[in-house]
Amino acid sequence: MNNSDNPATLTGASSLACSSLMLHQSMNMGGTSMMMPVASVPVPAHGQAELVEGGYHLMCMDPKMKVGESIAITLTFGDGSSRIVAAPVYGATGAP
Ligand SMILES: [Cu+2]
Repeated sequence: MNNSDNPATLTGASSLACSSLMLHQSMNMGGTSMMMPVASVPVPAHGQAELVEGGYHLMCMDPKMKVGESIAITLTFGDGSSRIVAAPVYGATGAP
């Protein structure tokens, strides 16, 4: 959520639970689902950005986490600010 009058940009993410945590975007190209790294995710003024299956998401390499626990993710923004958020770990079925 961005409640300010200015657009914001998510520029990076990191977590101790991942060797690297990259910004990715999924897209459907001719019926085939593909994903690619992106440099940033825009967050419009008085708007929001969502990290969801099939859209922008964070790609965790070498995950070190267990289902049922919560991991801390540091989100970094274009203005140099950062915010730590908690993310619950779900199993492969997507259920808590
Ligand atoms: Cu991905």
